[in-house]
Parts: sequence; C-alpha cells; structure tokens
Amino acid sequence: MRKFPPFLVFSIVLCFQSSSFMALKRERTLAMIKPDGIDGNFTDRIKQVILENGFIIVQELMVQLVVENATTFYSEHSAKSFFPNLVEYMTSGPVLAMVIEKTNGISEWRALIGPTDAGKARVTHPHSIRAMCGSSTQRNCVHGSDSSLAAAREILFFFGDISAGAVAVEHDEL
Ligand code: 3AN
Repeated sequence: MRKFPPFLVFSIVLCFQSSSFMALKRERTLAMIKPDGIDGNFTDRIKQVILENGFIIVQELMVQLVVENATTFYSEHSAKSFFPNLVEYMTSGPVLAMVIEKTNGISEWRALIGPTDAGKARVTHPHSIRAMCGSSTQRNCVHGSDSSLAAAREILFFFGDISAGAVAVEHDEL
C-alpha cells in the first residue's frame, strides 16, 4: 500500500476537523418572541419560519417578565441610555421563550432574525423576521443569542438545566 507523508495525513485530518466536523455542529440557541411580536399576533408565523428553516423547537415557555428578570437578562446593557426603556418594553407583556436546535443553530437563527434595527432590516434584509414584524431598534420583535456562551446563559435563565432532562415549568412570572 502506498505510504503518505505524516504531515500530509495530519493536515488532512486537521482540515476535516476544522471545516467539516466543526462547521456541522448541532447547536441549541434561545429564540424569544418579544411583547410586540406576541401582541401583533406574529407567534404562529414566526414558529412557521423556525420550522421551515429546519430548526426543531425543543422547549417553549410563555412568561411575563418582571423588572428584575428583564434587568438580569439584559444586564450587559445596563449602562446604556436605552436600558430603562428596554426594561419597560420587555415587561410590557408576555414573551415566548424557545430553545431551538439546528446545525449551526446560533448563527443560523441570528441570520434569520436580521439586524437589530427593524427599519434597517426592512431595507437590507427584507426577508428577515425583524423586517416582517419589528418596528424600531428597540421594538424589534424577536431575540436570538449572539454566541454559544450567551445561548447557554439565556437557556439556563428561562429553562434551567435542560441538559439534565429537567422540564420547564410554566409560570405567570419567572
Ligand atoms: P440584538 O438583540 O440584535 O442582539 P443588542 O444585544 O445590541 O441587539 O440589544 C439588545 C436589545 O436592546 C435589542 N434587541 C433592542 O430591543 C434593544 N436596543 C439595542 N440597541 C438599542 C438602541 N440603540 N435603542 C433602543 N433599544 C436598543
């Protein structure tokens, strides 16, 4: 049998791991329909987009956030001038939190929801979810975790440790 130089074998294995294997990682992320999305009756259409794009919905929970919850969830923005308005908006009605899963799910969901500014989304990403149901930078209808660290933290926030098989309990408030 023909022998290949070890460095060639090593390079091929490395390429396979970094491009094929790593890029095909199944990921869970947190998707949330915010109060304006629920209020505008966009829930079914958003879920349809989720399923049509090959995600599965692992868990879902309709919940009314209170000020303390919204403050914790968006703590990274606490120093921003829009923070009080953001908390007020996020507590203005129920939200639907979902754990969704797909290969490369974190970036795939971010791509589907579109830019933060829904007005800009309508111009640059007209087929995005925020273009469909958002109205401004703040009232942008949906949320998506922006990294694997954020996904883990946000899923834990709403659902507890579901990797251990725990089932989320439905609450009126968190
Ligand atoms: P994204 O939700 O696209 O990741 P972030 O993390 O920068 O955007 O902001 C979190 C949330 O804070 C946004 N979804 C939006 O509701 C609100 N927000 C962000 N930037 C602004 C802003 N300049 N003015 C008002 N609200 C904002």
